[in-house]
Amino acid sequence: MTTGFPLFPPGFTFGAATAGYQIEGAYDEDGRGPSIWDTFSHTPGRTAGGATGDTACDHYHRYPEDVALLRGLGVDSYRFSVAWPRVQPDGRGPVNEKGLDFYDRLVDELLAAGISPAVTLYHWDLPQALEDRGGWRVRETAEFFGAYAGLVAERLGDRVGRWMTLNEPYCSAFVGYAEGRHAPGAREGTGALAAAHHLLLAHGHAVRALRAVGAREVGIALNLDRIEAASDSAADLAALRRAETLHNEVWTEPLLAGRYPQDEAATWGELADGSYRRDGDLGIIGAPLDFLGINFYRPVTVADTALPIRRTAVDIGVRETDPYGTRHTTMGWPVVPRSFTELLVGLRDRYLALPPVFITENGSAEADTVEAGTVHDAERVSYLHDHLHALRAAMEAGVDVRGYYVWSLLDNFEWARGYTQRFGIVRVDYGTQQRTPKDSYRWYRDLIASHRSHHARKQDHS
Ligand code: GBH
Repeated sequence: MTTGFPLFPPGFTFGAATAGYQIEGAYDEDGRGPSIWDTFSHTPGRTAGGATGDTACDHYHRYPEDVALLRGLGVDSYRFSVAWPRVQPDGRGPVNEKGLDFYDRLVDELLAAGISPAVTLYHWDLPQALEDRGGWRVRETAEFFGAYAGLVAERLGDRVGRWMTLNEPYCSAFVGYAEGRHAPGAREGTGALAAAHHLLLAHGHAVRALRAVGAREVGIALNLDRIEAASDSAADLAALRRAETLHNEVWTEPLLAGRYPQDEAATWGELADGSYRRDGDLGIIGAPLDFLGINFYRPVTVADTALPIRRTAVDIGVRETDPYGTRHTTMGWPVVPRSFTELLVGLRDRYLALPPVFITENGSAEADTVEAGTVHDAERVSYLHDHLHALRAAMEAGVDVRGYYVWSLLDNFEWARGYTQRFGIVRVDYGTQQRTPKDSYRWYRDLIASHRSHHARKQDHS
């Protein structure tokens, strides 16, 4: 497939991403405490086939092999998450040194391979002990998170430059506390809105803690959606506003504009009672960011649907339609690269103070063909190719994008979908833990290599 170089400016960061619970395994080793995902995945009926992250990719023991794969890929940076319950088994109080030691070893291994670590402090694995005290519904969890962030930053901050406080707080708050498809599996109204607020507050406390130890680049990874209305009827346009509020503005308004979303009442009615908010919170939440991380997979189209009673915070009278007429990944997601460009350009137009952007996740789940020891994943190669070009188009339109992390380095535990979805550019055989680079791994490696040699040549000639 032709690539059309140079796609990206010199200094653009290429990376790959993973998350702790999805790859580490070793769920009860070296003093790690249980997280809400251990509880959830061990509860019958919650995940596909009863899958758990007990072993996952066994990355906790195999990290040197995985770092070698990253080195072979030639990435500048690797995004991984620190598991809070490894570092603080109860989410507060005593530190588990052995847990911190693991990330210490991982960071050193990365640096020795010439790869910059990019750390996510929270990728959904809340210590169960904190859930038992109310979890993200209660304010103290945000304060405990700030303290935890400080601990990790103190230990790794001399070697880690790039930090993300939270990954996709939408999922933590709304998939976890309203849809109930993620841990802790709750279906609530005001509780989920309180969770969203406390996640934002947790982010703000963590930014403060990171700044206190001199962290260089601080951001957050959001799954912002490109949302379109199914028609231009007044009802569908109103549904679009509600969906924008739920999916995007809950996060972008406080983080980037210093205010709460304007359409809360239309979206949630009396569920959004604001009881969880205090004066001064917006100031903590809105602390300036060095970058905004965006995870992008697919666009969403919404239509109005009748809603007699508001039950949970995701019941906002909106139903998704799929007018795209494109192929779907095995997640059932339509493949629409132009929506990636549109999301980024739209954000830039809306938020004048938009900080530089990193794409912190992008990729696709596909049914790979395994043939004589090699893995063919032409659909993933085409997905990545088209999305990188769509990203380039956004940059040409003036969006300041500094880097791109492919999701994911490895096939891994895809949350409620268990091991049925393969997002890796490296295949994992869960029986043997054997890793096999796919065609997409080689394609991405070659893309990074030609990017580098192109810019090196240009420098030679000037
Ligand atoms: C991101 O979530 C995550 O950051 C990452 O951990 C994940 O592996 C990746 O994208 C791919 O999904 O159908 O019941 O399983 C993206 C948002 C939220 C998408 C939950 C799938 C559906 C729940 N994800 N979700 S279910």
